[in-house]
Amino acid sequence: MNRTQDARLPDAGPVDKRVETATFAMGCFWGPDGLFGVIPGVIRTRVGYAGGASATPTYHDLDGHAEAIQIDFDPSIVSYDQLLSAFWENHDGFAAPYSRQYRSVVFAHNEAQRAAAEKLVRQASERRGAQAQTEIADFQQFTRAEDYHQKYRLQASASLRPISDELKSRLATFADYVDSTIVARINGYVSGWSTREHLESEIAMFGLSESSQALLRSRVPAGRE
Ligand code: MHO
Repeated sequence: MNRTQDARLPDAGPVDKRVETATFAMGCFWGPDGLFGVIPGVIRTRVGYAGGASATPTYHDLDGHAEAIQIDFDPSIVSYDQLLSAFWENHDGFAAPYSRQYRSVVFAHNEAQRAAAEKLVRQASERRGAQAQTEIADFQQFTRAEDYHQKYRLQASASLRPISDELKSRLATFADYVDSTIVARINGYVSGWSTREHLESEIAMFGLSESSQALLRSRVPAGRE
């Protein structure tokens, strides 16, 4: 069901499209879920844990893992460099890590990603005259976080419940909800990560009821940048 709905989004596309994956850690993962979810060309997001020792981390037993955001994207619409810029511009890569849980990491999935991340960190460090704290590590493992952390801003808000419930009711499983392009988008809009103009360009394709559309619009006021 969600595949049909999501296929109506111009960038959700047929299943044999080329898909790449990016993984970043940049502090609490609730914000980045929406930040990346609303970027055109992003197909799926999920939050979880990466960069630690244990094979079965949980929120209350991270064992060295960091909170991380994982993004599946269509590189013909959005480049890895654009995602890296969004990563860099939306947290402080120079701040001393508050804890291992909230450290800044690029988990490179291949050599090209590693080279792009190294270039970004090198150039930013040169500009600042200080070494960025951001780590660059080879991607090894990502464990999905507990359900309640996924699409948190949308899912946990009492006032947005009608939208979240409507989306859940048309998806077979919670995994489909997490993997839905439309849910990722809406979570981004309700978190304030995009504009009313962008919302208007695709709200009809979300297939929401009139009342949910009105509620969504009320959370993305026109004229706000
Ligand atoms: N406990 C913090 C961060 C949560 S995030 C999943 C908060 O409530 O904002 O680390």
